[in-house]
Amino acid sequence: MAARYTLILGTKNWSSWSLRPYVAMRATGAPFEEVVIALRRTQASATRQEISKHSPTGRVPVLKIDENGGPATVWDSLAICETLAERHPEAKLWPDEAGARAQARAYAAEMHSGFPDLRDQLTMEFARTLPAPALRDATKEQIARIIEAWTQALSAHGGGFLFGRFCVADCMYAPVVSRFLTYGVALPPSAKAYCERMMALPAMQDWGRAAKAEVDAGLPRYLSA
Ligand SMILES: N[C@@H](CCC(=O)N[C@@H](CS)C(=O)NCC(=O)O)C(=O)O
Repeated sequence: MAARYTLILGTKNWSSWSLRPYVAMRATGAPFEEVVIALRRTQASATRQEISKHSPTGRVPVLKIDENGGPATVWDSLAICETLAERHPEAKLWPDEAGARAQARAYAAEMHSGFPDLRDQLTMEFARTLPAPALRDATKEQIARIIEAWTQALSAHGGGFLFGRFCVADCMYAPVVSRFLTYGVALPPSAKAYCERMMALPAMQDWGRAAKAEVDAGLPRYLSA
C-alpha cells in the first residue's frame, strides 16, 4: 500500500513555515491531502486547540504519513522537507553532487535558523502588496545577506534555481520570495528573475490562489496573534 500523506498547514496568506514543505510535497508529485488551520483567531486558544490535535509542538506545518508500519507524525518545516527528500529520491530534492548538496543544506539551515528581523518586520502576506515599514538596520543587513547568497548560488550553478535544479534550498526561501514581492524590496536582476521563476511554479501559483481566496473571504488585515 502506498503511503497516505496529510499535510497540516496554517492560513496560506500568512503561514510562511507551511509554504516550505508544501512546495517540497508538490515537487515529489505524490498525492496528499491538506488540512488548513486558521491562524491568528481572536480566540487564540481555538487555534492552539485545533493545531494540538495534530502537532506535539502546537505549531504547523505537520506531515502525517499513514502506511503499513502505522502512522508517523513529522513536525517542523525542514524535517518534513528532509523526510520527503529521503522518501522520494526520484524527486531529487537535494543536488546530486556532494559539494553542492552540502552547500544547499547550509542555505536551507541558514534560512531555518536565521533572519529573525526580516521575519518580524516583513511578515508573509502572500496575496497582498503592502508598503514596506521603516526597516531596522538588522533587517536591511539580513536582506543584503539573502541577496548575496542567492546571487552567489545562481551564478555558480545556472539553471534557474539556487542550485540549478529546484531543491529544498528553494523551498526554504519560497516565503522570502513572496515577502520581497509583497513589500517591493529592490532586487538586482538575477534575484528578481529568480523570484519570477519561483512565483511561476504551479505550486506557488496554487498557493497564491488559495491565499487570495482567504483574503477575499475577509481575513482582517492585521489581527493580533
Ligand atoms: N520551526 C518551526 C516553526 C513553525 C511555526 O512557528 N509555525 C507557526 C505558523 S507559520 C505556528 O504554528 N504558529 C502557531 C500559531 O499561530 O498559533 C518550523 O520550521 O516548522
